[in-house]
Amino acid sequence: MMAMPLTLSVLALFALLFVLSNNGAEASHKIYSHYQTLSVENVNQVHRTGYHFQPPRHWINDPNAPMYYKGLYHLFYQYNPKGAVWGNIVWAHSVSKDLINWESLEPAIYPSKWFDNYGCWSGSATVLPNGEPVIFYTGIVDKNNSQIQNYAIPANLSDPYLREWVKPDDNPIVNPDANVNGSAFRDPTTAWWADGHWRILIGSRRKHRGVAYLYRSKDFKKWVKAKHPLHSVQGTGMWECPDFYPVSLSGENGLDPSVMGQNVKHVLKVSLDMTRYEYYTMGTYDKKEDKYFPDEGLVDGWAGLRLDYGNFYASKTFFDPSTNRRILWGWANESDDPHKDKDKGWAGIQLIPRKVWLDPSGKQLLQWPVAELEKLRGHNVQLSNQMLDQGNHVEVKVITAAQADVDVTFSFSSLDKAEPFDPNWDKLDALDVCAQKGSKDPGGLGPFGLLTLASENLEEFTPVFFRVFKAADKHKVLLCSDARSSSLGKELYKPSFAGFVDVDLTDKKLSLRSLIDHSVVESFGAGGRIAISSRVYPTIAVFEKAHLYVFNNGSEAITVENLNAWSMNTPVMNVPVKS
Ligand code: DQQ
Repeated sequence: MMAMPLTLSVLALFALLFVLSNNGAEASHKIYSHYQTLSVENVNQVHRTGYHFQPPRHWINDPNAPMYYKGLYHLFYQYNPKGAVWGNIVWAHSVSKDLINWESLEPAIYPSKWFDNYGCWSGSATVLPNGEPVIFYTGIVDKNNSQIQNYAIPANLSDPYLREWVKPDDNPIVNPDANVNGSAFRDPTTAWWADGHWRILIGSRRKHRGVAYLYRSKDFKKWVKAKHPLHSVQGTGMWECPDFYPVSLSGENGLDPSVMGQNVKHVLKVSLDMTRYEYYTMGTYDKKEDKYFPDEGLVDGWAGLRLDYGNFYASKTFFDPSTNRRILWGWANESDDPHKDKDKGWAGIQLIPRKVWLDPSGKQLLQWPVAELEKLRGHNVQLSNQMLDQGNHVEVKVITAAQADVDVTFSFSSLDKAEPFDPNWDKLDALDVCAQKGSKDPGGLGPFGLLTLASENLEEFTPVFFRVFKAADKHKVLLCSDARSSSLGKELYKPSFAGFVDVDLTDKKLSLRSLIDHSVVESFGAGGRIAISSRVYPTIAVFEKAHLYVFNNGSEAITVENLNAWSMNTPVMNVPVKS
């Protein structure tokens, strides 16, 4: 197994413990049987989100098979209809015209046949060239969580709501062969077409090696395993929810999954069960060899690029032909324990869908909340040219700070005061650097940023902030979303999520956008070059008692060049579609 730096192994251990207690993944495919039949009459509203997607009650996890069909966006998601912990998984279904307002439908896929009697786990949609959608999903066939891959098709293609799905009797489409670990074989991708064959990936592991198995089909019915996987990496453990897609080398437009050629790079993303983070590389897809080669210099595994440096998992992208975007969706788990989830009657949210495209440097992806979100913006407050000396914090008043969208650009006149970067930090996860150098510890260039979900006297707050360091050859910019002071509540997981962002500081500016929504702070640094999502549970800073501040605790004075904050309205959500 690949040697992990100490802090990463501690992180992995912690993540494992976290998963064991909390999550919808392999280790946690544990059933809390005594919590499965609770009727949730009193759903606790305090930390429910206002504009992030969640159903009225119960547990949710992975977004499944997002797609656009006949004018509607479809979101399916893993859902427990009986409780607020993982179990009894079905595919719940909601539709939207704008990715923001949602109507609900009856579950689309649920255990009903021998090939999925013990659960309908994650999967993807492929819209065929004739416009017909097909869903691939993982069926659980016994109590040991043995996994096979199935397909489902709409009962009525003229229904834009795609209310009813049929699981034909010639299922499954893929059985694990003798060389495959049948209880770690799941989450089929959207299919792509190349040289006379359709292809899909299925996530797996062989001992400790993370694997994306490749299957091919000429007719979309008979699927044959390729001789070798598309890609695999020793020591990375189970690869859940793989996602593989082309991105354009020029411009922000998304591409259909089958687009290949000169102007295209491929992205492979995997959800690493061992760390509960999502990693991706960009690289070359050799369609003759059916192999994927990550670009040189990109790290393939633990320490690689992450889609989000916080609570964001089991994500999936899809191509939206109506706007030519590739859209990314991820799930954010709760950060408290299952007993609390049971008490509050719900668990899990979907983060705001993000447009995703390749940075012009070709070295990373960029992400930005879909533009439709801006329709929810209500009352607006602006700050401009607000100077922040060391120790200052200034309130951004008269917005609903518990449910807001904030977009701010900070500037500074010099990089000279950046603190030295300790070379030992290279071995640490950024989260540990943030734990050592938090928002309160005075610095040079930073810490500066936002204090979100803050109580008036700062007993509670979630700071989202930059701290700039000077390493031997360049500056390193840390973005933290630090939950350690977020709540006076006990027994919460309060991580100091953080990542280093590769950004050009020539113009001496750093921008930050945070979507604040009662128990989630979803942040995008440096124009979408980094994203961090935190789940937090303030006890004082709730509803109208939540405040928002800009702050600086560095000796270099910071200017809030321009800040826009909006109260966010609540969209339509969970309104049943009229039949
Ligand atoms: N959740 C699903 C699995 C997937 C995991 C089960 C990821 O298909 O691997 O609910 O969160």
